[in-house]
Amino acid sequence: MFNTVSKSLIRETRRSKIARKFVCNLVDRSFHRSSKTCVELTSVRYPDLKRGNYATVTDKDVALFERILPGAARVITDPSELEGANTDWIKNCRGASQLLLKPKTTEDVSAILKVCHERNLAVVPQGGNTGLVGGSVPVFDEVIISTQQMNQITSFDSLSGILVCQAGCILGNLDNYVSEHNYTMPLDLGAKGSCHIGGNLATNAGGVRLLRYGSLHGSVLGLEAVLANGEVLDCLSSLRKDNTGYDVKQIFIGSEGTLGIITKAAILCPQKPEAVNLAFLGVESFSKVLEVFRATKRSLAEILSAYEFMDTETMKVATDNLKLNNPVSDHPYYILIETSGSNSSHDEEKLNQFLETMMESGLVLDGTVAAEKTKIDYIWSIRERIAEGLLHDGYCYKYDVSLPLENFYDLVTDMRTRVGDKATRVVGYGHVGDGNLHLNVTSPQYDTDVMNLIEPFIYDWVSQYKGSISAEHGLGFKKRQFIYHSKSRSAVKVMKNMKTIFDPKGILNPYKTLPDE
Ligand code: FAD
Ligand code: 2HG
Ligand code: ZN
Repeated sequence: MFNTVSKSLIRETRRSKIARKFVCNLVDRSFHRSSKTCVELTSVRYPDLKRGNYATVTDKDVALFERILPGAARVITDPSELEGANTDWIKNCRGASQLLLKPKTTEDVSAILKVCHERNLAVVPQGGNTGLVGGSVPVFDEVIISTQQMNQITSFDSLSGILVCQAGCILGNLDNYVSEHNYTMPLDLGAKGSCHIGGNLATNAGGVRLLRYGSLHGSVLGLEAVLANGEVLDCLSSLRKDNTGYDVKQIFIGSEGTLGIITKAAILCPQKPEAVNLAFLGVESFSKVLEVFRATKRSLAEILSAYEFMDTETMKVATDNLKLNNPVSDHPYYILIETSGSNSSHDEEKLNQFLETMMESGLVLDGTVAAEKTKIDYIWSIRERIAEGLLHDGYCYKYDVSLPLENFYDLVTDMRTRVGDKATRVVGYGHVGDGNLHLNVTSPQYDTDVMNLIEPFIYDWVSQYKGSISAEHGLGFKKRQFIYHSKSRSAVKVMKNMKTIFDPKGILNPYKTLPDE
């Protein structure tokens, strides 16, 4: 194995983004088509939760919205059409909204929110509905405001790389667009074929490129949002440097639709790398995953663009549930390393030299570098389709935590011991290079016994090591009551005060992000 692999390490390749996106788009579409199972209503699963004192939608309201949004398919009341928008991607949450609105412009959003504010109608902003914490769907009968038709690019400056666009642009489409100008989007995630840039901002999405380009708090130069009362907040600056007072836009990044509806954004796009290379490696222990990471940072330095890991249980999700092939032989842990640079022969040489050293030292037991486009796309699809593959087991209890690297994997082993054979599987994978673990437990259907074994145990565990109970997916509906495990009382008090300033009637995405007292 060593010799064969060694030879393959000499080979290099460029990663084909187009083919990779094609795979992801297929994944998204086929998944939605094949999942017609009826999900329990959130209001039934959580009987203690009381609907807020909001108005209910009347025929008169619908007629008014039809005047605000003239044209076909912009005011949806047909229950079968509403089904998809009422249910989240992971099939954990289902609301009972009777109205879905599809604005095209900031003015449309403003007019809608003015009415909702006056009438005291609760709303839920929705982008691509790929959120994983129940934030994008109604809990009761909130009006769904979708950014699906807000998909226009306003401008792109090919010198500075600054893109200005509407919130409903699909991330993958934006990446295709800027790549024609030799730029790339500063974030990349498995849901890129469906998620909207507004949803990415609202969740402060991380993804596989955060290691290289940092969080959206750094890449977003400006944004426009509509506040609860319909007022348009213009923070759409395109300047790299602007220290005039408080940076108000930042508060909307990660606010999960609770402070306003993001309508436009100005994003700083990095130069598209000329050379992209991928290595997929097998190692014998989690401590080796960390040792290889230390060596990777030192040796690959400025060209390192992704460092992901998965355990052997995760690989089984790919092989058993998705029928994908493991590109290397079976090992307890796998590492995916991506490099992106401007000089392919230099990057190639660096990566090959590094991998040979790793294998000679025995840190890495087996590995492959993708030698051609389709192989690179295939390997990325193994990593990016895990979320989809887990759903084949039935119900998925999804956790996304930040932990110090020295305690990182212990949570997975402790969880396995705790749930025992009550769960179908417990898997650990994720953005280890960012200290972000995706821990998932599955069972054939939602099971309160399994749930009670996991929560609050997992949140107490993470809190004990001073981690975060949500590294990148947000709190949404499902995690908001545990916010105190990661944030102080004083911080949550300030958040609540801010919510009151931006949305005094509490109509924007109620039951999300902030805890009930
Ligand atoms: P939605 O799901 O529609 O909404 C998410 C939240 O944002 C909701 O609270 C909603 O109310 C709010 N919102 C949406 N649009 C707006 C708006 N215009 N203004 C104000 N609020 C708004 N996340 C990561 O961080 N990293 C990953 O690597 C990652 N990978 C994923 C892979 C898959 C296969 C899937 C299904 C999801 C993944 N996610 C990941 C989770 C998810 O957060 C992201 O997909 C994405 O950021 C959500 O965008 P969306 O347009 O689908 O938003
Ligand atoms: C990913 O990194 C996403 O693939 C989803 O954040 C993680 O499903 C998950 O647990
Ligand atoms: Zn992730």
